[in-house]
Amino acid sequence: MSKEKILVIGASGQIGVELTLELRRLYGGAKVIASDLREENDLIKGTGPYVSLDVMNKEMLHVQVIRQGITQIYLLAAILSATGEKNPMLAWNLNMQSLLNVLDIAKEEKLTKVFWPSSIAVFGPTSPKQNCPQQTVIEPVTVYGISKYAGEFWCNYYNHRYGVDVRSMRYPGLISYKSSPGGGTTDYAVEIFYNALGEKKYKCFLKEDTYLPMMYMPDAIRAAIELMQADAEKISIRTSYNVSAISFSPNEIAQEIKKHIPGFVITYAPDYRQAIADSWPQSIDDSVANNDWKWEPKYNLEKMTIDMLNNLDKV
Ligand code: NAD
Ligand code: AKB
Repeated sequence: MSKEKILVIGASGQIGVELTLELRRLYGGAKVIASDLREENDLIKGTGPYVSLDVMNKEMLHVQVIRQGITQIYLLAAILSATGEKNPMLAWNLNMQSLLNVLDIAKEEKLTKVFWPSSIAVFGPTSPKQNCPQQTVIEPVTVYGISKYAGEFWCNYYNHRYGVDVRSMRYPGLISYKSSPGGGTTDYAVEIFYNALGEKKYKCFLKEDTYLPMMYMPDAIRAAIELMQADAEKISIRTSYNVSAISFSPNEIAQEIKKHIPGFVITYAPDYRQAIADSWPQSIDDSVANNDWKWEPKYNLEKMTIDMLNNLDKV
């Protein structure tokens, strides 16, 4: 039986709900403490312990880590790209301070591992658009991207300087049906399914030919667990790994949905999020993750679309 006791911070968010459920399945409900600033998500209620926690309050966080005997932290609290541009200082403060609080406590309490997701938002207009490599020109233009890139170097620093086993990956846009996305530029790819099943029409805030890297949530959760379970000597990247799965445009996902909902209509009204999307790569080279810990996605656009529609139809 595993001695690990896991704290998930941001457990009521888009990733947090599904990650908490999967960690509880693997480690047992009582071994995974869910925490968030907002109320407990209905889907995780009754599956294990929940504590209300503000990650910005380092002392409170430290007390919880000691009191609960925490050995691993999954830090998911953040402000994403679109919301970040509306309040840059708030995004910078939360995204940086939450990570520094967790890394410092991990160092002091000698936690076994920390998981902190970065994003494809670290890349900017000067990075290669196609198959963007692990190591390349990185000049982010959003506050979210800047905070993620700085965070990657803090992870690297705490690993090299203090031996903290912090692991990270640059998630693409995530698509899921259990918990709603929280203010990203890629959120259209979730909204489109709700609107297709409801009103059968969707007004997209990105242009029809805006290709972006995306991933279905089951792949994203599996990627996090596989990275965290990999042998430490296999981890050659201590900033953050590129991971990829699918790349598509609003037009392409709309055509895929139309195969199942023929009357579905998409229109386009690009807003401020178009500039954010235009600054990111269209596809990602994840060969280093594949080489180091055998990362491989399982869902393509077709398979994901069928699964999303089937599951949302039941909701
Ligand atoms: P989300 O916004 O859905 O969830 C974040 C959660 O953190 C929310 O439930 C929020 O209440 C909580 N939170 C905010 N401030 C907090 C605080 N002070 N204390 C405690 N909890 C707080 O975000 P998500 O989509 O689940 O993203 C999780 C992580 O993954 C973030 O670091 C994000 O940058 C990264 N990521 C997400 C995506 C994606 O498409 N969802 C892509 C790339 C990277
Ligand atoms: C966003 O759009 O901000 C996120 C991300 C790619 O990090 N989904």
